[in-house]
Amino acid sequence: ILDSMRGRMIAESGHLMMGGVREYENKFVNADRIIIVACGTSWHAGLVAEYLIEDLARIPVEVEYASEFRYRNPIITEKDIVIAISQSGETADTLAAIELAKSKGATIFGICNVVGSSIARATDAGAYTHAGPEIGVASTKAFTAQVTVLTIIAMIIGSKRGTLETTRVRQLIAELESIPAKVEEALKLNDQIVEISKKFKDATNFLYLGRGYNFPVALEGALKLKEISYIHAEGYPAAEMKHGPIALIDEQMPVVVIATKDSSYEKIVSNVQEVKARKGKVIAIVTEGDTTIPSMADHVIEIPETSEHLMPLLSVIPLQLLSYHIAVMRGCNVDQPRNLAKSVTV
Ligand code: F1P
Repeated sequence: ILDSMRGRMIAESGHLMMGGVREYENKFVNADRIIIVACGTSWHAGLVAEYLIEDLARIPVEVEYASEFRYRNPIITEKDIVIAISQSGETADTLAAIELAKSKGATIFGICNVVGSSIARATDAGAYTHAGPEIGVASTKAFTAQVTVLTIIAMIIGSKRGTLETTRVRQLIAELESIPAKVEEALKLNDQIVEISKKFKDATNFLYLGRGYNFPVALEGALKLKEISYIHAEGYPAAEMKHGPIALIDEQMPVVVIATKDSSYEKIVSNVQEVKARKGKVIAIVTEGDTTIPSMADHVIEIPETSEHLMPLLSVIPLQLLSYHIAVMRGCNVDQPRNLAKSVTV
């Protein structure tokens, strides 16, 4: 099934070149550990991959900021596979992390947009995402493409290792194939998000909360808002709120809660109650048809239902749109945000 899917993706879209995974399949299957190195948005895609690979393929995963990993004398062996993720393929910290891991004998697998980029050349194998480059600096479709590739990698390794049953593989593939149509649905939320953006464009702080697969999405939503609108925003695992950020919540604080129907839904319901008890303004991203969280939230954005493994592909979209509209309303240049570069080469 996966072979035919890979074949179709290569033949039809040309967007993914999974030959690299096929070639290194045995290494992935027998890996003791996978280390993911990346920066910024790409690091958030790596965090989603940690959940996916550990759940579906049962291989331990560590996700490292390349900018820390390169300086901290990490333990790396020739049995490790390092996945380096980068939109630009030129990020200096990620390149340095790759060189360090290579010097210890690890196998390096790259996921990046740009054919022939420095990172593509430094890796042993890889997958091109071809999601850009374009004029905009902040990474949006690259995130979606990276998470898609990482999902397929987790499914391939899981099915080869026998940790993912064939029926689950079939379900996930069917679900993955329905994602483009669901993304189209999610994009139709644009007008509703414009209205919500008008209400919050003058906020000075935002909190983003998520659990499980939506935790990295909360981090990414906060980063997008910071990058293009210059509003301070914090992304947090919802369960960590009580260990500090809860002190920030009052009637001035917009709290974006990604609360789709998944295995942690009941827990996030209580987190929303905790925010409302302190008069925070809740903007909830929920699964279509949900009634519990909408009855508590101030603003509700409904996205299509999917497997929790694939939810980041949908739940990130309203957050990207929210950042975009708030930034435009504040007069910010969303394509060229101040102080940011498309390729961070120093
Ligand atoms: C990493 C990154 C981007 C961010 C900005 C600065 O780049 O942090 O995620 O949006 O462009 O660089 P990359 O390694 O993914 O190219």
